[in-house]
Amino acid sequence: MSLDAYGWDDRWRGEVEAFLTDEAASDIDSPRPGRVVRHDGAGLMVATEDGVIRAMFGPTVDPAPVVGDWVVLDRVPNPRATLPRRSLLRRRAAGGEGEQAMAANVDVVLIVCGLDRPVRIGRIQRTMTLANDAGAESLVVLTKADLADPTDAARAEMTVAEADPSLAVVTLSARGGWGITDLLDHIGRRTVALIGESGAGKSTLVNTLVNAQVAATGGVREGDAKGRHTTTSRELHLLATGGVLVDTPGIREVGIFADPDAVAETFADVEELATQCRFNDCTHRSEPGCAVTAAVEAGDLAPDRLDRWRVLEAEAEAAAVRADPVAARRRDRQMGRMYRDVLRDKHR
Ligand SMILES: Nc1nc2c(ncn2[C@@H]2O[C@H](COP(=O)(O)OP(=O)(O)OP(=O)(O)O)[C@@H](O)[C@H]2O)c(=O)[nH]1
Ligand SMILES: [Mg+2]
Ligand SMILES: [Zn+2]
Repeated sequence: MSLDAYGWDDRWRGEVEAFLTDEAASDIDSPRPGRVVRHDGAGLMVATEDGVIRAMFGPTVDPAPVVGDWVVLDRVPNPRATLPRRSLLRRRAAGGEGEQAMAANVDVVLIVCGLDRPVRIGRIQRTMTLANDAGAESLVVLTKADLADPTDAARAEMTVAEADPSLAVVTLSARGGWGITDLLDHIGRRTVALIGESGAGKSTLVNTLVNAQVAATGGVREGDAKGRHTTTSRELHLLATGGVLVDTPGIREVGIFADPDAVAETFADVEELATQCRFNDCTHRSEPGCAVTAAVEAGDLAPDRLDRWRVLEAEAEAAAVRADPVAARRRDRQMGRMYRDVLRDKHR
């Protein structure tokens, strides 16, 4: 079996060679590369030139391999190295504070929304922010178009444009099989992760794109169209046209664990305005010379968009603080100084 279909290229070959010339790799028996196609409780499934094989977790590998990673296996087979990632899609762990790696080496994030339920701006912006954090492109897929009438579909497209007018959107029906070639054109030979809530139609779309029943699908609840969390592990599938798909379990809340720069990218317009504020530590609430509040007053910036930006920025900031406590202390001191200055001005 050739690894080309999984995205193997000269750069990955170079990474393997670089790793193997390292002293620490000299004791590895029959090293061979592979791409992680599935990660579950029992171990990893890895695509290699000899087919897809099960690898044990074995000795600790740092970073721990996730779906989409390129690894070097030994004879056992145990993974012995995770090759340097080109990107990592991560989010805040459900109900937790830490980071959860979702998939590695992803080029495009498909933000999958089912047209049998309302499209939510906040969810799109959050998922976009995860994509920005990974340096991946965002593409919105409005699926189940067979269930929506044309005016509903058009309204959903307008909602997406409200989240970001530059976002590309493909409206399709996985069940009806239309809009699929358009999406395949967008994907090309890249690695794509499907992100969306349970029941949105991710696995059904995977099956249609792959043109085979490779992923289990489930129904949705009558009334609110909530899904049943059918997909329980992340899994990578091959497209006949050369791309790679990563199906993921539905996520209820897209918690941000991202570099604050990723939020800045999602709200580039607000960030641009903020550079024009008189004070560079402007909080855009009541400071004089604030370009952000001026834009809101002039009707050039929706107050709602400013609120969403604040929420995501605070979330990314909190994640950054947890990830780097030293930087956090520095920031605390700065905030302390700012607070003192504000109090002093007030009492003057
Ligand atoms: N009418 C219609 N139904 C669809 C379409 N795509 C998916 N569905 C239905 O939506 C339900 C949920 O689909 P899944 O593909 O399992 O959803 P999922 O996003 O993978 O859900 P989780 O694995 O729980 O995260 C199933 O009943 C599908 O048959 C579509 O294009 N049209
Ligand atoms: Mg699924
Ligand atoms: Zn301001």
